[in-house]
Amino acid sequence: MSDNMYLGIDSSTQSLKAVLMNDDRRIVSDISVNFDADLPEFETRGGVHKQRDGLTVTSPAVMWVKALDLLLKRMRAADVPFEKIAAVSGSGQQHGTVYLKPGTEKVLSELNTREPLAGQLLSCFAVQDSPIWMDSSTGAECQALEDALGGAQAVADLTGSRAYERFSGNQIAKVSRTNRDGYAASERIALVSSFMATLFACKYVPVDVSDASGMNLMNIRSKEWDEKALDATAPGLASKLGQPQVSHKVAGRIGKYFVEKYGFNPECAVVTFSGDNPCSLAGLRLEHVGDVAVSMGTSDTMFGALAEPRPSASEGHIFVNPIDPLSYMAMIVYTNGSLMREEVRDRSAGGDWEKFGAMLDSTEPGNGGNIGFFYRDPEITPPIMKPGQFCFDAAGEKVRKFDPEREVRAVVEGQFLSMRLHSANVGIEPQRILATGGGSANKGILKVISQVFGVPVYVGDATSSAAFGAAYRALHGYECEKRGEFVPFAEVMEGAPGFTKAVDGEKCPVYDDMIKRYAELEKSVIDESA
Ligand code: XUL
Repeated sequence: MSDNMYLGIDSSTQSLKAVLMNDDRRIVSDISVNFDADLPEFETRGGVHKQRDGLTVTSPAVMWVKALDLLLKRMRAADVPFEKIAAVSGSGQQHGTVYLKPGTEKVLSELNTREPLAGQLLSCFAVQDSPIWMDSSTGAECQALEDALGGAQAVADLTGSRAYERFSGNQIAKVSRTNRDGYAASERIALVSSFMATLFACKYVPVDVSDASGMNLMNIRSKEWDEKALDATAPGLASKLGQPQVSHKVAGRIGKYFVEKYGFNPECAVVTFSGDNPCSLAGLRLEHVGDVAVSMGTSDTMFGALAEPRPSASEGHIFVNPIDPLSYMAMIVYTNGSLMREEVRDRSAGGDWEKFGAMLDSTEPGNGGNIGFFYRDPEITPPIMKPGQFCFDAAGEKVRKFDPEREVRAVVEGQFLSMRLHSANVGIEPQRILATGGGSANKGILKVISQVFGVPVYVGDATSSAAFGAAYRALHGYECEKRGEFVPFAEVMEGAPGFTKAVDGEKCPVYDDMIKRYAELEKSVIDESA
């Protein structure tokens, strides 16, 4: 063991965070800046500005720069040994775009350590307010891209996802249409991740292939920009983007400003930054094809590594895998997660999770053939516009509602049958599942997950998985460079703390039949709620 340290930066929607890992793969320090509370002069709520139209959402790009100076000051006050940091990498909220004027690299290379960073960079932004992932104002641009490339499935086959409003290409298309001067004045368009890396390296750092998969611009197989997608998006875009590069690549050394001002080692490597979901895959150590995470929070998500991308226009996203450039990762997102489970808990289990768990235990896998679809809010997967509840008995007949025991099992089984169906549609084949988020505290829910998928379920804390993933990727990139070849991420992470097995895999053949009925019934529910 050396005394090398590795720094992970997480530039998320609401905060900027730094975690420091030692050579023993343990996180030893965790420091952050909250945009609303610590930088009130930007008047953000939750780190963002929402326009009156309810669709346009941006963040002031210079706020991220100011946050970085403050974060490093706090690290210095906490006696972080900057000189021991061998490599830094980072995670950025996906999809957000930053527009930089010619001359930015010159400004970065000549930064004055006696002046704050933000003031020196103020003149570099061609667009002050960066559109971020919460923006859904680009419906017209999405339609235009799908029309130009031959439809939603064609866009998905090419870029990994159908055209989504928040995806960066469509956001860039809108900027080029509504803010022509800002677009024309942009020499470089970065993502949040590559922008933060650019600050650290004091030169342009390209986007990595994994975060670039969230742009609707890159061919996920060749890992190059697709010319037709670029042409359909905005004029002269190729030269503004730079070439996407593999995620573990060392992009350069840390800039002089950081060496002189904070005492970083001039040899400190800047490993290409990536998106927050890719970094979470690294942070949760989903190292092998078949390792899958189920995150149960306000919304539920499922993501994991897969060998062959199977993009779908109806659900999910395929990204290039950030820890293994030859494989992929898929992610599906649900709006109706814990709030829906809580509604049923309140109605049928007296508001008590323990009772809810006991009721799950007292009912048998397959729920006697009863199947329910519960949507408190419009759903993303599958697309359901009108929320509602749809209950079917064993004969497939619609019933008004289930009795409390049946309802408790139906809501949980329904949610995970949906995950099994839709994750399979994008190529996910779980061998083991890591459950995270609030719902993972409930043993009854974990048991149903293991029954529906027939695989063991592990539990773990994912609160800082993107930041941890960034620190792990810093080490990964550093090791790959040192050894002069690609080193498997699992090898590099050997000895890191693992996760605990909560439930053994229980094979329940009843679900193999039920999943077919579920798929049929789901079609009728989609039709009914269109
Ligand atoms: C993913 C997405 C969000 C952002 C911010 O597609 O939009 O998860 O990455 O966390």
